[in-house]
Amino acid sequence: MTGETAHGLRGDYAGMRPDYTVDQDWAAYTPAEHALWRRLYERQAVLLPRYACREFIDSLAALDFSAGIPRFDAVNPKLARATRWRIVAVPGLLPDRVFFEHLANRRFPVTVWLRTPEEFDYIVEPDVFHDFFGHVPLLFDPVFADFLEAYGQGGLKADALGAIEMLARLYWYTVEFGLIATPGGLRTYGAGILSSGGELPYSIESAAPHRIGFDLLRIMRTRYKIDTFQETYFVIRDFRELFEATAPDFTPHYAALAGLEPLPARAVLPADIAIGAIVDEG
Ligand code: HBI
Ligand code: FE
Repeated sequence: MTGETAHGLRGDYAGMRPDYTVDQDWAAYTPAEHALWRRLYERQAVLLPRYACREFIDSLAALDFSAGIPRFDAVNPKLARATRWRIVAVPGLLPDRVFFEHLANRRFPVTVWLRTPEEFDYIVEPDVFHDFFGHVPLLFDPVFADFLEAYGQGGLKADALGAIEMLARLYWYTVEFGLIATPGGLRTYGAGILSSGGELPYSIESAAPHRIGFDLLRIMRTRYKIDTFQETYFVIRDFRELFEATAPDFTPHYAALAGLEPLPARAVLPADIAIGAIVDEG
């Protein structure tokens, strides 16, 4: 989302501070909202052992927010001790530059409002369940935490170079919809998948989508879908692969990609490492 105004977004941006943060008014959540949170949490929890990566499962087990919408202030001391990250409460989607600025300073923006019961299966904008359940557990992983800060710093530079779209694709195909190849088989670490009832099994088991080995330049030129399950997933071997890919300066990447047409989400290139194929040959 670019641009300074929040036209058409659900959150209440009226009282926010200059850095777009607000206070989480935890007392304002209703019993019905805590009950909806529990239903969302329970639906995902039964799927995690089969589809989520080990780091997510272990971190979630150490936190305890199945009982209701968590208090960000109660989690922040634990998060700070683990990886020096902090949750900041926000009204919803932020302009890219503001979002990158928070990540570059190890602050993760978490939306304060919860979806309605009618949105149990699908929601357009990230709500507190997507942001907290999907993103917060991996902020406790040291390597992932360092990658996300490096990503934020890269985003600020990309903003200055007009290369935001390429960084948005990197975020989408990793932080939101990334898969990881583990000794126990394919798992996910992407928040958009982990917080989705339908896409969690689909991303791992369906024969419909492509699954391609992580390739930074390939990702940065590949469009993504925002209102359907993904048509392509990219697969890393571990979080260090993500961190190492984003450590160097991206300027040469932008030069390499300049003038190349973006690829449709469904594209397959001869150079793609098809993950499914490797498993079959095993
Ligand atoms: N704002 N609050 C919030 N959460 C996001 O995940 C987010 C955002 N703004 C922009 C954005 N994500 C993506 O465009 C990033 O790739 C920049
Ligand atoms: Fe997200």
